Amino acid sequence: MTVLDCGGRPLDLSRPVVMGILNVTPDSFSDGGVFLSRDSAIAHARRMVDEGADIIDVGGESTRPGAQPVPAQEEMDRVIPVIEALRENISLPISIDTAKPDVMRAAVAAGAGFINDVRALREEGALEMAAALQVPVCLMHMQGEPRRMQEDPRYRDVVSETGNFLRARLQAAKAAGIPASRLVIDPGFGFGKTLEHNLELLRDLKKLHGLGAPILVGLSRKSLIGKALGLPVAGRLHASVALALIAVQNSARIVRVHDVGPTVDALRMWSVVYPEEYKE
Ligand code: 7PM
Repeated sequence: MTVLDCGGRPLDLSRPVVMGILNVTPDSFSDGGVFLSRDSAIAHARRMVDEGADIIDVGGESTRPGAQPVPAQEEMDRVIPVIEALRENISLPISIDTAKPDVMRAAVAAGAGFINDVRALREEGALEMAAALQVPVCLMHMQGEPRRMQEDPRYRDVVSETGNFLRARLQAAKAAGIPASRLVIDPGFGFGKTLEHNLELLRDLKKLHGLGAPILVGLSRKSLIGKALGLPVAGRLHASVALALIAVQNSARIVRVHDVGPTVDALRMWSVVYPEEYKE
């Protein structure tokens, strides 16, 4: 049975778990505005807790595809007050979605116990920082850079290339002193991938299981659903739940989602059908 120690808060991976997405939007036109966005972020997190989330992922929106680079100080101004408030108000592990070492340090000091890095610790100083902070880290695959990665993604074999990248980053993380017991991997759905690439990765997700790290996936509301079914973002809930279930069936252990309640029900039902599946 695998339990991740997220800065003193346990994340039990002996069943599939749900990571709720908390986007902290830039909002700083007045002091009042900052408090407003903090309060609404906490209310949103509370709702996800009530709906059965297992961990909350706090992001300052700097890592989303197509995003303009955000200075570290601005990213911290957005996320640190929210993490501090969450530490006091909820008992779940808190994840920080960032690629920047300075933000990682401030976030963990404020109460985060998990690092979600879409750049897989490739930023200068990130490997050393994550090792020193002693919290679990998710290493995600991405081809290219966020601003241009969806222009013309190409692979000889998307599953083996993604696997090779993740194997190399696991190796680099271990060499930097991060124990295997603190490492999670993610194929990075939508990050430099066409619909076909995403579908191939989802069908073959079990191959990544061989790398020996728990698998996290983010499929919630993603444009692959729009491309496959022609649905707008607001109409992607049911397809997102279906994809979360397929991913779990194919060995994912953490699903990063917007719609916590419906996903929790689907995965609880999966755990009733397959109670022994995760007992390794
Ligand atoms: C616009 C497009 C906004 C896409 C946000 C997104 C992942 C992630 C994101 C993922 C991990 C989203 C994405 N996706 N972190 N951050 N895995 N580990 O849908 O797939 O949230 S940003």
